[in-house]
Amino acid sequence: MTNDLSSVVAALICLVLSVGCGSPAEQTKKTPKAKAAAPAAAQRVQFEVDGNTAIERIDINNDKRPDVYKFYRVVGQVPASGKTEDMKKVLIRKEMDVNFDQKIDIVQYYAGESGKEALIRAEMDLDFDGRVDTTRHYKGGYISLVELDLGFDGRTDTWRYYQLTKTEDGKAVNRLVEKRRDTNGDGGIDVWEYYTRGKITKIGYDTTGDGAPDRFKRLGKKKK
Ligand SMILES: [Ca+2]
Ligand SMILES: [Ca+2]
Ligand SMILES: [Ca+2]
Ligand SMILES: [Ca+2]
Repeated sequence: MTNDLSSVVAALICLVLSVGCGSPAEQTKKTPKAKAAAPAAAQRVQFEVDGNTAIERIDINNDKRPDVYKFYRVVGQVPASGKTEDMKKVLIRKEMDVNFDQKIDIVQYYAGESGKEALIRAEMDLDFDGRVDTTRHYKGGYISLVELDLGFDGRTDTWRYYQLTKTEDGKAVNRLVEKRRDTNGDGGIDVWEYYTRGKITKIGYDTTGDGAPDRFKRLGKKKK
């Protein structure tokens, strides 16, 4: 992959996931500015209505082939004007081809009424082999859980749990609180990492194979 393309892909992934791409352990509230910084995309848009469903096809890289698909449920009657922008619709799913090979790499699921649709889940194929490698779950616009297949063998091996909390100066921040891992690939969790204020403080190990941690290691500053 060329540098140009990988930076485009990285930018697209940041954009479509609507999350900050800075610190991986923390996610602060997205700003309107970040949204405005979206690439000058959406060169061509097609809209197709079929009964109570509608599909919007967007060609991001202007090669006359759609790369983003938005699926809607049409609410009520199709407007007399016939204009799609006058139509009341609910976004239910968004599919994206971020490396422009005509294969979908990211699928986002939405819930909520028209104009208030919220992202609830995103599935991503990170290595473009057609298989989902990570699923992000959202709560109130923030990531609550990330499931990852870092071994790229089709099985989830890492689970990252996040919690919305406040910083010392009262700012809302979404922090990694726990990471669970299957290190030997048997499908069962064997390592638990616990985080406090975004920093790892304790690791638990399952040495007996019963699926629960039985040995712990404390990290960082010791309490006096
Ligand atoms: Ca295209
Ligand atoms: Ca693709
Ligand atoms: Ca994959
Ligand atoms: Ca295991």
